[in-house]
Amino acid sequence: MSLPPESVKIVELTRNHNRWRRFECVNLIASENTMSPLAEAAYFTDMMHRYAEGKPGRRYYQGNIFTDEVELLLMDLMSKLLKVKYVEPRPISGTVANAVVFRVLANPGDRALIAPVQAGAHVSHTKFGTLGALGIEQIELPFDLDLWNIDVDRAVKMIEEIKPKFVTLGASVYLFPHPTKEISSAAHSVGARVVHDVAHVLGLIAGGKWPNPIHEGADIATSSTHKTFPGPQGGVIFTDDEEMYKQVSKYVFPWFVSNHHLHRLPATAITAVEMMYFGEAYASQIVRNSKAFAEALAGEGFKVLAEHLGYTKSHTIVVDVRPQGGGARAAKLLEDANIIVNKNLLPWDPPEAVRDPSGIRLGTQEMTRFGMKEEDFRYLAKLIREVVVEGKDPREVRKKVVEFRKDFLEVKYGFTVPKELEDSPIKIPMLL
Ligand code: DSN
Repeated sequence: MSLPPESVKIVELTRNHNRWRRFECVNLIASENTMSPLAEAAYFTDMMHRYAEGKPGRRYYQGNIFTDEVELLLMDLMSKLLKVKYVEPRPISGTVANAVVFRVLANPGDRALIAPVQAGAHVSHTKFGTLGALGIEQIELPFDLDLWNIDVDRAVKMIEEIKPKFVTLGASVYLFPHPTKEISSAAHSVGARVVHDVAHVLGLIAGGKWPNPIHEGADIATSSTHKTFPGPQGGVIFTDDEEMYKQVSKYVFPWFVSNHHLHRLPATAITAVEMMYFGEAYASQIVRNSKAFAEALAGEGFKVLAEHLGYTKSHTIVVDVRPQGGGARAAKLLEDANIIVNKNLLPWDPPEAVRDPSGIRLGTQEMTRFGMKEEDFRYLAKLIREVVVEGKDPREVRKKVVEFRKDFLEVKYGFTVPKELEDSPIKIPMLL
């Protein structure tokens, strides 16, 4: 039978997406990345159809002889990569990882301190997201705009006064490391725990370019596995605290996960190995690229935030585009030119400005993975100026972007599929 029109349409839309995002766009979304060819091949497997509730060796389903082994290997690889004792890889996203840890640490009605929303806390840390759904009260830590960071002195006082169940650090606009040591010591003095969400910077931690919060006093870390860490979409929890690991592991299933999407496991494990081999070079280049990109954007007349602090120490750059008509306008114009960014709240925006905030957020990690260096980001800064400041027709700029992207189609800092596996009859091809 030939394909029915609905299927033809679905295939066409999928191929259009693949072609556009994979070959024709420059992606600067700070929370995304692309897997290596080997990790992609390891993702697209029969494991995506299977169930394995419970822990390796103690599953509620038969058929997991090989998945058990992969899961144990993944736990071991991640624990070596991150230099921590315990890794729980079953949360299917960073948000689910947060849900498990928050619920283990607090009951409905308890209080938690979080980094301020306008300064980049993730929605799951807040009353609007997972924390709120769990009935845990959110209290925002004070933020020091001059330091683009949590105000340590006031935060310590607040922790001592409020005595929360836990404090959450980490953010989705994460330019400079949060003061984990100081906050952890204040939290521990009142019996509170510290959860550090490192979703945005996991790849930088793996490459040694960002402090590992567990080594700085945090009790437990949560993360996704697909931002600077360039694996499949998923979540992970890690800690050196055996008791906490046991608690969390006991409740991932059945509280927040039934099946844990098994095809993530080999692809995440391949990515962990890649970070062991290439992580340092990859993370160093991300940080160099961010610095060069921020300087170039400032040179093109943009108001790049945190200039007095050197703009950023991570993959992320934040630009105040109010003079250019605001975040929504800039992000849409750039999308029309095939430069993909997201509009973002800045610290002075009220939460209700979320649909048209003052800023845009740019991340260098994915294009770094495709091989871009400092001079390439300088060129991108010029293209962004043409669209957002000079008002050039985005469709004209798009032609330059498509041409430019042609030099950056291969994933670097990762493994390709060896020839002998390329011809395997069990390979499932991607719709390109
Ligand atoms: N909302 C994502 C981000 O873009 O940072 C994280 O889940």
